[in-house]
Amino acid sequence: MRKVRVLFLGLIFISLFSFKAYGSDELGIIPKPLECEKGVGEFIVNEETSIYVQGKNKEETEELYNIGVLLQEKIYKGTGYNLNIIKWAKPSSGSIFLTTLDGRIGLGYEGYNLKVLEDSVHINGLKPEGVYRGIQTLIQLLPAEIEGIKESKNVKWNIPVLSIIDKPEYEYRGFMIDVARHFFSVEEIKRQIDIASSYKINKLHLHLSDDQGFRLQIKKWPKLTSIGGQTEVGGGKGGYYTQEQFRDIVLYAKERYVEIIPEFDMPGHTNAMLASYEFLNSNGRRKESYTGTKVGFSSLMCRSEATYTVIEDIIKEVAEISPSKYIHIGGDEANATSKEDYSYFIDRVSKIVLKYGKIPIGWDPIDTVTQLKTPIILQNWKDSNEDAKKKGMKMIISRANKAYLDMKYDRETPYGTDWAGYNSIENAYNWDPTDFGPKTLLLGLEAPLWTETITNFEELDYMVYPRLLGYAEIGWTPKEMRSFSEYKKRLEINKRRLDLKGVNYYKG
Ligand code: TNX
Repeated sequence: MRKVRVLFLGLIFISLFSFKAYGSDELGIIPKPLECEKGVGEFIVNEETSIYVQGKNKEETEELYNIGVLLQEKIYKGTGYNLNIIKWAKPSSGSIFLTTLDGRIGLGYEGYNLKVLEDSVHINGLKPEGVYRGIQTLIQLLPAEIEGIKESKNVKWNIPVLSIIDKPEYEYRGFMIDVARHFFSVEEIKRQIDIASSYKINKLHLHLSDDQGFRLQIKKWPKLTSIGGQTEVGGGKGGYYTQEQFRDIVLYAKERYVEIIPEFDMPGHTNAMLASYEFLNSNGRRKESYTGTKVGFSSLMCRSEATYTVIEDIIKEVAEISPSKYIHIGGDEANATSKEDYSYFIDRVSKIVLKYGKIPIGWDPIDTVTQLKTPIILQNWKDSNEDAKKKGMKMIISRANKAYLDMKYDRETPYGTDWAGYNSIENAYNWDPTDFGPKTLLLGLEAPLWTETITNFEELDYMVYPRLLGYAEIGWTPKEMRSFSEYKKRLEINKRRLDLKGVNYYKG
């Protein structure tokens, strides 16, 4: 009798779990949540709905309040309803409750539990960050008109009754914009942060310097931007961020739980620096500005102390205004630097970065530097990371043929390039970071947009979307739960949202 009962209970348990596994596909959520159990009925947002926030302590409650404000603004824009936000742990019926009380440790800092009942919505995370991720899911559950730039009338703002338990597969789910080849304004960057974070992207890497431009004010060395910041590919006027503007981007991103990672590409890709100061050149003369698209021709002087003086000042000033634990030091395509000089340079610069409390990241072949003893992270874009694997270096995967947003979708794509092949929506989706390294070494992935051929934000949108949604999912959803044929359906549902957001995405 007892055995039968155990068997019976076991069967109930198993069926509960299999019921739990899916149910979110037809809802179109991207990235796909880990577990979604759909129920019956719906919660309806109306002008009476309130947002309650409550953390485990005062700081968390404040942080949740700010997250509540973002949700309130989003709902106001789409619906015209101006919801109340209340700090209080006992939400009344008809409310949305954002809390870190009883957040589950197993879900990590970014995980969340979303419960939609007919009379209330609960988003629970261990940390406010998880609650923010949960809100992005909630927004995708509302009718698409929520994405509108203007309020929509006559829409029933319903959310289906369900329960979602969710957390990311990788901690690093990145996107890069090269603001050096073509400059993009603070507003343009903020817009990208908004869109990317709505798909749970959590890192934005800014490629702040290259041959064609140096884009961050350095107070000690003003010519880096007064000369080096005035050019871009094709001869346009370029531009740069003042430190205040950079802080503004960082803060905006932080409020949306996106970490800004600054990059200064060295020792190659440095013509803009060499054009700014004569003493950085061996002949004591400034280089001509460069607005073409060749790579691999410039190099800092790796045995000159003057070079390290300027680099240290750059790192020092950036470390002060950038809360990220990382500083990216480039290190790619240093074809005009000897192997010995390259090794000496990378080792020395990574030590400077560490001295200012940051962890260096570099493109390959940074992993081949033999004497490197410091912790350094490899951003793997080419076909080898063998040294990194041997040395046990942590990695971010950005293989050009899989993850480059400047690769054309196909032959007809009007912008971009194809040196690593075409990168269709399917090709961009159909891979996993573990194809390129052992899970234990992988921080995650990043999709870089190089902008030699991208001159404005419409073109930028076109190359980034919808591929970035796929990268967001690769980073968030475990490999075993992903299939392109199923993803395609959710992507179709999301296209209407991209339309309403005003994103100029590729429609092929
Ligand atoms: C290679 S990827 C580069 C960039 C170019 C890009 C164009 C990398 C680390 N270096 O300098 O912009 O190709 O696709």
